[in-house]
Amino acid sequence: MASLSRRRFLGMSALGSAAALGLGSITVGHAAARGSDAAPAVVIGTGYGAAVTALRLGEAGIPTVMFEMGRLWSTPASDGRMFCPMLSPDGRAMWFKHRTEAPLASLLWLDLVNRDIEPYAGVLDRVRHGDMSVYLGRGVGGGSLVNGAMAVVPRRENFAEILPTVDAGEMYRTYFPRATAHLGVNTIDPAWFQGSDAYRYARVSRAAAQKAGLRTTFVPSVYDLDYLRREENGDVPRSALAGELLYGNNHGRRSLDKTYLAEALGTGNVTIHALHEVTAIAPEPDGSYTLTVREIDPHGTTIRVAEFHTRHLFLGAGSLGTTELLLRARETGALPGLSEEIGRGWGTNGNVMVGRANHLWHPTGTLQSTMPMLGIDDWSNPTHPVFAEVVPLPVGLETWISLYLAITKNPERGHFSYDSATDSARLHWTADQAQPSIRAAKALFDRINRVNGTVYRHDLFGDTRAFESRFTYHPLGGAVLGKATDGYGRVLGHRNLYVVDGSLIPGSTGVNPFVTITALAERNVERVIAEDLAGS
Ligand code: FAE
Repeated sequence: MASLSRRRFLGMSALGSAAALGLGSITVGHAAARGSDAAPAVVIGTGYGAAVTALRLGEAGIPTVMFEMGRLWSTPASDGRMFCPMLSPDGRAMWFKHRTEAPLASLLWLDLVNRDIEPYAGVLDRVRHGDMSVYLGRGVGGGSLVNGAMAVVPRRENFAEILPTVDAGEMYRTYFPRATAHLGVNTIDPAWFQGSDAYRYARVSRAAAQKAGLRTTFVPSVYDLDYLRREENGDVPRSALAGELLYGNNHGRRSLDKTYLAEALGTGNVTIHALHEVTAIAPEPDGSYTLTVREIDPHGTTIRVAEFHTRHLFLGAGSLGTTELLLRARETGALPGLSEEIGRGWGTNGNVMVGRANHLWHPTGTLQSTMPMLGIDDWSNPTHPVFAEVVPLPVGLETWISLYLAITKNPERGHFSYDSATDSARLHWTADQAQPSIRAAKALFDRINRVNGTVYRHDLFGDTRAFESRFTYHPLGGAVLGKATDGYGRVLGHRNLYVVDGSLIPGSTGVNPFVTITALAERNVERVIAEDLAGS
């Protein structure tokens, strides 16, 4: 434990000083020298799967280089803040956009939420693919910089149904506990929740759900809940209570740069290169790989394009990023052995958002913590399983709105094709495919509205729809475990090439996915290091 904290401390110091000095490369001690163009192992991306992989490679003594297309977020800008506020965003909010694209498009049909901004390497991306947009985190830490911090372990029977070839016993005995410990998962004190002004909104939703006979549950979090209490007491600067979430939290959030990535750097064997995008993968005759890497400045100008060599290549660029790299490699003939399964089995985790209007005598509060703590668990429903989280609407005004992110069981899957004109992966997903999710969410919220005499809000998503299913926070699949890869993420058709992220999961986890992605990465990398890298 002492060496773990020392490692974490060393890593966090390295992250802090690299940012202060304006360096894009972060390392502790002698780890793969800056300027070198080769390393025994490369990890693409710095999200959950990537961070686990880098830590375990570093611990095994294997010099490892990580490439992350987003920037490092670890020191304040000239306004004293690292991340910009949600209600007055600037370029730091989004990845090269001229205007913010928040999920909640309007209030009373007015676009009160979005603002014009300068294009910059901001922390949240919205990738548009026709009828489906995908929200992603960009930066050292990937999705952990912007997500709702809800750290949910799926029910065992649900996990076993989704990934039947994985030994569930081993996952629940070893890898889920390992993942939650390293991620710093904590759970709210129910007594504090009961008395907190900032969770009035969640208590109002809980009462409405319980009146309809539904079960509610607390949702574990990787936001530091001790810090949250101190925010409410006025002892520390506010973050969750200051409306910070989607564009990053200046305090309180246990993002990966404070956990797995800090530990990985602290091994002394891991180097992170921020603002470095891997654009192509090519095999060499000796079985190693050459990557093409584009380095940019935070304004998007290309600084250089260089080649980098490695023997073991781990793809942790997220469902969209990893799938695109592999699809491009297959379709351009660079990696001709890749299977037809690349690009298949993609899903939205059944995401749907919905808002309800409460009665005037049930105000939801002007102060709302951005960190969700409560879910309505109707996953046992035989016709329409739903796990609906109560999410905040932190606009600083009384709105009487209850807002939810519903996770549903949607069997529909999308797939990707390669578009040679734009050299990118194109998602094939139609609006119709979201209908099973909408039906399930509607069944649950009709029941709540009926019993409580309440109605849907139709003014939140830019038109008059009550159910928003045109975006997902939870993209999953594209290189599914046991189909595009073997049972441990080794990509079929090419040696020493691995998928380590959410692409492995076939479209659904039934709960928020990052704990599952983390635990699966822990399981897979343990096997891969033992069998493929021993003696490297
Ligand atoms: P991910 O975290 O997406 O990391 C991929 C990284 O690779 C990113 O940093 C990319 O910038 C980088 N990258 C991509 N392409 C390249 C390239 N070519 N070269 C270099 N770098 C590249 O991957 N999940 C939960 O469990 N609980 C929640 O409360 C929750 N809330 C969410 C809220 C929002 C707004 C969002 C966007 C997501 C949320 N999620 C939540 C989903 C969760 O963050 C997501 O499943 C994980 O981050 C996915 O982890 P991966 O390791 O797959």
